[in-house]
Amino acid sequence: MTRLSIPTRTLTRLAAAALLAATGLSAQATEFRSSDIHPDDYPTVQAVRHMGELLAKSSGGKHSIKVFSKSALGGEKDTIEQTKLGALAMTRVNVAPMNNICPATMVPTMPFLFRSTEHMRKVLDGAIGDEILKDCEAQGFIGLAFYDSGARSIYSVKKPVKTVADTKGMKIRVQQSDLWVSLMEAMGANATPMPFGEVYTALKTGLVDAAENNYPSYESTRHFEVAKYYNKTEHSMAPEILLFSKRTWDTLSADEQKQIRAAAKESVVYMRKLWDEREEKSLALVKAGGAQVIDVDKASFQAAARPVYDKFLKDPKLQDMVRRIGEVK
Ligand code: BDP
Repeated sequence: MTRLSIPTRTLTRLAAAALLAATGLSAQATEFRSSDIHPDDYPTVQAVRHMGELLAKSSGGKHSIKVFSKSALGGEKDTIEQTKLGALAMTRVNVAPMNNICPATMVPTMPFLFRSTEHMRKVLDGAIGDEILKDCEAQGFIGLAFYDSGARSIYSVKKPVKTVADTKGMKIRVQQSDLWVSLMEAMGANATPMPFGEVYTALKTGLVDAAENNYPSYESTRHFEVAKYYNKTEHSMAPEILLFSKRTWDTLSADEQKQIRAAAKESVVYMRKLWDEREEKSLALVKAGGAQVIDVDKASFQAAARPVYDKFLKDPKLQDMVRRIGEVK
């Protein structure tokens, strides 16, 4: 008996065409659904909305994007899963919940990797950034772009953190990533991974003693009301990533794919402007709200964090990426 072999790509196309026929939708207008855990005025949400406007323009009104903010479609782990399945066209998440799925995303998460915002932007805009985005494809995701997320620092409820010795035994909330758990453990803390939406209550009820994030997230969640010490560890600049479902992607024409990529890249410029403004505004707001911004002995954190490089970057390709990042001037 001979077997008919049809390539998966063709099958996906056929399935999509069948779906379109069944739903009576023609190939004309598609509203891609995208998810975000942040509120409407947050730079990531605004930037994806802007991308939608750009796409509507370049596609002559054929495509648009509807952003569901405030975790309306679930936490980041959930929406990553939905995007992989094609139930959701897009999701904007931090690279952290992708660390276990797409190893290259561990690289820009690494502690004290980038020298400055400029350095980070240059790396992510260049060939290395593209390589990392590309690496997610095998896992079912088209990496469209990175967005800024500033530097993350530890904020604590009961006492300030001035050197790494102060984090000993502290229960610190981290994102859902093995790398993040190890990073906080390397600093002597007890890492507690949990979704973003649960952190306020966890801080308030004493389930955790601290969390870590950038100024805009510390402010928008009002975590600063419960954790008043913002200790400037600036231990990671783990960026945001914009993911498109490969399943959905494979049903689009090359032209459509190009328009989507271009709109995403262009939205980065807009996002950075919003980001810079928001960082400043958030810092002023948290200070006015009683938060204390504390300088720390950064070298002590750097030394403690170093072993996670060896533990997580065993792949020579990823080690080489770190070396190349260091060489980007
Ligand atoms: C914020 C990121 C968001 C993460 C959140 C977190 O923008 O994507 O979910 O941190 O800590 O800075 O979970």
